[in-house]
Amino acid sequence: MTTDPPSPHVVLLAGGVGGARLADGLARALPPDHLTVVVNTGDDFRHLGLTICPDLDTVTYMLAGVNNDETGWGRVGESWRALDEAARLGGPDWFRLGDLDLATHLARSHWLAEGETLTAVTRRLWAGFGAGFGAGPVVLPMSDAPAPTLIETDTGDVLPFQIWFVRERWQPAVRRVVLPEDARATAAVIRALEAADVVIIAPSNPFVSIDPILNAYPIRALIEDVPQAVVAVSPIIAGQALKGPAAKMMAELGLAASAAAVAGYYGHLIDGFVYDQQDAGMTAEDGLALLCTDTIMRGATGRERLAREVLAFAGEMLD
Ligand code: FO1
Repeated sequence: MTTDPPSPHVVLLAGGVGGARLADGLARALPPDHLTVVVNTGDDFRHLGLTICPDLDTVTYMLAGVNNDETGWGRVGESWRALDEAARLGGPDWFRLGDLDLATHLARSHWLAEGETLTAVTRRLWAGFGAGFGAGPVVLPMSDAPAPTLIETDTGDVLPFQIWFVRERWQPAVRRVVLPEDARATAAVIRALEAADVVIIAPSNPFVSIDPILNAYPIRALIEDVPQAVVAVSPIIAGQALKGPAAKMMAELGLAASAAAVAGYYGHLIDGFVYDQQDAGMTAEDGLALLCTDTIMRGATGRERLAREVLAFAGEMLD
């Protein structure tokens, strides 16, 4: 009887919708304790007196099956009574916070104010969505301290991320993404990376979802040094991002908006690169393993399919 090869311990670096979708696919393809999702917190901000963590919430909601799949963020079946009333009173409503989503921010802000770490709060929220302690993949913020991403625009303004992304609808051209100098990974993230057989970089925005994670010391060094397979999935298909500003930012940052340019951007950090069949024929640096497939994740089966293909691809690189 052939025994299945043991499942690898996988760490996924994720932000935004693409990251959450691949996290869900991997959660369906791996035993619960073999997946750790390290999530970008550079988009986090204080708003209406609450601590908002969009990428942590999008991953948690997606894994819990309560994510709003149309917008890619917030809760499905949402109502807007609190925000609409706050707006009627003159409060800000440019950042749409639904009633169910507000509960997450209220509980998180309460526990943070009581001195709990963002890691502990994220675990409590994940448990609250029925995963329970120990069950399901581990969802970790990259850092427990704020590590806000700022956007320097072509007019020289430096905008907080959500002001640029949501209020300005990511239209101001980006001159530079400004990441904090002192961002530090949590001990839990370091332990997960040291135990990882495979690190997967999700099809997330390289500049504002993945770079902030790599910028949290010592994550980049750990991924470069620890002998494991590192595979990135392209967020660009046929010159476009499925969602969000990645292609526009590449042009503004002087890069071609192409899957090959993303592979080049990650450079020697990665051993393998997964790109879409619409970019068939793509060439890359020698030594970079390539997988050409359908990288569009349609529904839960599509998410699991891509996850299994990426795992098989990475598995070929493990000695
Ligand atoms: N994105 C928008 O474009 N408009 C919004 O009003 C908005 C509200 C929002 C509320 C909670 C949340 O977790 C995410 C929200 N997002 C919204 C998305 C968010 O800006 C992005 O998900 C990330 O910051 C970038 O991936």
